[in-house]
Amino acid sequence: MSTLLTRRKLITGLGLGGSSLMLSGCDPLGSSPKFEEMVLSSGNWLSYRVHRLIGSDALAPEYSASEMSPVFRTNGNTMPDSADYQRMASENFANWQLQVDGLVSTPKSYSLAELRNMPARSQITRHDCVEGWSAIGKWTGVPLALLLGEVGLKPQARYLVFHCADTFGLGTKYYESIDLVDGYHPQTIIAYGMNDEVLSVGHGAPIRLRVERQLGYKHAKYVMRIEAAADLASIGLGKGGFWEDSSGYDWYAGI
Ligand SMILES: Nc1nc2c(c(=O)[nH]1)N[C@H]1C(S)=C(S)[C@@H](COP(=O)(O)O)O[C@H]1N2
Ligand SMILES: [Mo]
Repeated sequence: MSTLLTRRKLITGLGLGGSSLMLSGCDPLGSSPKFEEMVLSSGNWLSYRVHRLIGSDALAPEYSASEMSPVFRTNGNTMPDSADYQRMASENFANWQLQVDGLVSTPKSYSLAELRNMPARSQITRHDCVEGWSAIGKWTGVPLALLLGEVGLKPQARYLVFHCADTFGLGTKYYESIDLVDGYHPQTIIAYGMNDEVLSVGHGAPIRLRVERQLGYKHAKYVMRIEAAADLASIGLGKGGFWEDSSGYDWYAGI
């Protein structure tokens, strides 16, 4: 299959004809040398390509309410160590804002109330942590595609970077990144609800990313800012995420 055909199929599959994804001339298979180097160096180029070829629009399995785990544990940070965050949490996030900026036409910021007023999606999915545990939970939030539509990605944008409020000591903030295929995927949501309740601080309040076809560490909690970027080299240590930079985890953590 030629690259052109593949790309056309991917874009058709996403139902995004004429969208910014198409206008950007973005190749969802990632042919830029930097990108290939990055994915190759972490040894998961094959997994990335296979996932993208099999179906960029394939949905992660969804479950029924009866299959939900009685306990959904927390992992990683469960209370960001920032004074700003703790003040906002004590105000019930009434003064919190999500920034969406970087390579966008109209940078915007959203209050929690504004996000809650946007069209929402709920999904019951299985979360798989690389440390060897899984849990099925229900997530409710705004499809990321809606936010991307509002800010308008510039043609150079290829990644979405999620900047979080928490650190693991030493001041490096948690961050993660995904490509535009996952960015526009229907199950990729900015979740403010979990199991029919307001998202708790332990699980990432006020909002966390759900990117259902990837492992747990990609699901950034405590997201403060979403940045559209042309490449990941200048962000953090350049490998696209906190665990990728610090522990060599794969950037593409497809399940
Ligand atoms: N900001 C931030 N996001 C994060 C983490 C974290 O420590 N900080 N841990 C990650 C890991 S490894 C997992 S498995 C999930 C855990 O989500 P949970 O606490 O809701 O179970 O969040 C991910 N996102
Ligand atoms: Mo994890």
